[in-house]
Amino acid sequence: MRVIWLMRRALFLLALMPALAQARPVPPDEDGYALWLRYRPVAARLAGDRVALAGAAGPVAQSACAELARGLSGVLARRVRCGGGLPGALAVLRIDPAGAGEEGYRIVAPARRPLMIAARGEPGLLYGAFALLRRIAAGGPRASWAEVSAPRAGLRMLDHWDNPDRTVERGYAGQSLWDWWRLPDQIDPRLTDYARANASVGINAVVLNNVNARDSAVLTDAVLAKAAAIAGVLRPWHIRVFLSVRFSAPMELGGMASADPADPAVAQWWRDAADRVYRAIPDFGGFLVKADSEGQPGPRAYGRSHADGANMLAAALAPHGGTVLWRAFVYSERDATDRVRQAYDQLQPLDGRFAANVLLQVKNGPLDFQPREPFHPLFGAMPHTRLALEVQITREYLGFANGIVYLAPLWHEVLQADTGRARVAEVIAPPGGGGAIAGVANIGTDRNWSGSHFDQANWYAFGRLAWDPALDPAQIAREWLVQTFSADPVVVRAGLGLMLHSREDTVNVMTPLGLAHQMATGHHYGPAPWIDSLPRPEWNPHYYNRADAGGIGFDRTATGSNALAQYAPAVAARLGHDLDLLLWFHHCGWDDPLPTGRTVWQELVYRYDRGEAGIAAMRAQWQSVRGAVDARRFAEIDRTLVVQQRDARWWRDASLAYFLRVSGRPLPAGSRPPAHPLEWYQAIRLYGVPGAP
Ligand code: BDP
Repeated sequence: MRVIWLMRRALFLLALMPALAQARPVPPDEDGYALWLRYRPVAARLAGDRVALAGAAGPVAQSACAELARGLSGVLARRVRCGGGLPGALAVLRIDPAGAGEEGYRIVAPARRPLMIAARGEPGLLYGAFALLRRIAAGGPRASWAEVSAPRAGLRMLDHWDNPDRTVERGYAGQSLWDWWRLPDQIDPRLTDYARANASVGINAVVLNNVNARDSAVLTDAVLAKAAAIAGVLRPWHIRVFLSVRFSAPMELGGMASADPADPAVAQWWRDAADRVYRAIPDFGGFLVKADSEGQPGPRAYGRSHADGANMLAAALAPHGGTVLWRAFVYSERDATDRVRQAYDQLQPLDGRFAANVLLQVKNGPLDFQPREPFHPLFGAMPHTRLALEVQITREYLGFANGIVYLAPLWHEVLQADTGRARVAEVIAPPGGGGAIAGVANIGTDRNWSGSHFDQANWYAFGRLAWDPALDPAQIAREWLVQTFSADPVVVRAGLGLMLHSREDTVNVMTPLGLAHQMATGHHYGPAPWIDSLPRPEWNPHYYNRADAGGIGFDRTATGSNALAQYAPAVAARLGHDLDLLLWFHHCGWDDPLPTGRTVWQELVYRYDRGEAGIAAMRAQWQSVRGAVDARRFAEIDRTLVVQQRDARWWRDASLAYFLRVSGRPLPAGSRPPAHPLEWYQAIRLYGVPGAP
């Protein structure tokens, strides 16, 4: 009897559950401006109402103290202020000469005494304050807040591709944050929130302007005064400013006949320019340079090498402690060799020839921020050169700011890749703090900063991985979800499900099996694998897929371009057998059998189908959080998922329409035919696409 009664009762409760879930109040609307720094109340009991500073009083320590007080006020739902003596303090920020490096920190959380953050330098106090707030938000017991942490790479930077007219190259989140016209007299208070967000994830450097520097005006005194105003806002948050410069500046600004790095007058011009920059911005970080690439001027016009060019700039910055970030993204339409070989061919022979204050900034892969590429071979081949990793946070090739594509798994893949000498993470963040990681920013004037709510997670994850490249993407996602939405298991479970699969689904639906560069020309939105008529051969998608009646893929083995040989032999053997990179390294026959039991053609279709299905499932998964997150963000995210789902179908159908035509193979049983004929997709023209240069 009793058993039956219990069962009835359980059934009754089960039936009630949806009603109970609905009865829970929906959280109030949010617009996303607060990012992950919302500081919502948690069930933590902490005595005291002050954060005290011990042994530090500079601006960075003040920021740390103010932020910790602000955050604790939020999580404890009562006023906590910064200042006053130690007795009665809730938390103490203390300079400790034994601390872990200039930027590292130690959090101590004893049961009955005040919380303490100890650091050797004020930056460590700042990072410790944010870390403590992150830990409290995670909801674990007080003992779990204790932590010792220090960053691996010394430079953790955002590269803004922002133009003087406030457009942002490859930007999908509104205009540039820098209002050059109103600066330096009027400073947008929003810049302080931008600085707080960066500091909260450990970002300590920003390049203000586009690597495609259109002119050299940034080096004039008037513009330097504006940049100095921005630097003034960022400084209390331990963030230094860098500028992109044009190699031809001595001609444009100095009226010189050439920019030849071997000309002493040119070198002197740069020394004078550096002196002026440091007069305006005493803690200026240095120059980022895109040279001899995609129309940007460089030393090769004068028969000089990249090292000659970089070292001349390095000599100008060295007396001030500045750094040159010299980009390795170089290739030329006049070079008929495989584009993905070219940077290695030009730069690897220069190993050991760059000055000590030069970092060679290498994109994660040898092509260009594609959904999947092998890691760049330069990471394994320049042991005597300081290398920086460059990734793209903005999603130029992964659907702009639509839908959800969480990029930490992509970055994790490259950071953990074994080059044969070391992992990429160890190459770009060697012991001693000399390394650097740069991310092309996805930030603009949109109220939610990143164009979509989930793109905030990519900004967050970039900073967290730059601080500690060993962090697990799932752990970062969980931290971000809890702080950005809530610790409700319904939200965390759905959010993790969406985030962790999104990158692989995107790879499958856009560029499966190692395909790359299949996007439309110019703006790079949507599929166009058929394009083969652009004047620069290596800008054509067909250059990369090489699809014809016989097969598909780019032969980069010894029978082809042999780009595979740029990797260490054991690594090359591994990459050469990686199914996920099959068509990157091999030209295959359509009917070649694969270890999956399918032919190349069948596998290709299978992966497109899997990608489309994965993305279609995302929207359904998001529905499960209705009512558990605020209605405004719920609806905004839902709308972008609709677009992502439509685009996934477009990518899959258009690509298959083309490959069906070229291969002459039938669709495998059970696979849906494309919705339209190939010509329908080829006729698509987009209007008003953001971000194109
Ligand atoms: C490409 C972008 C282009 C950039 C270039 C670069 O399409 O806008 O200027 O990278 O990194 O992916 O220099």
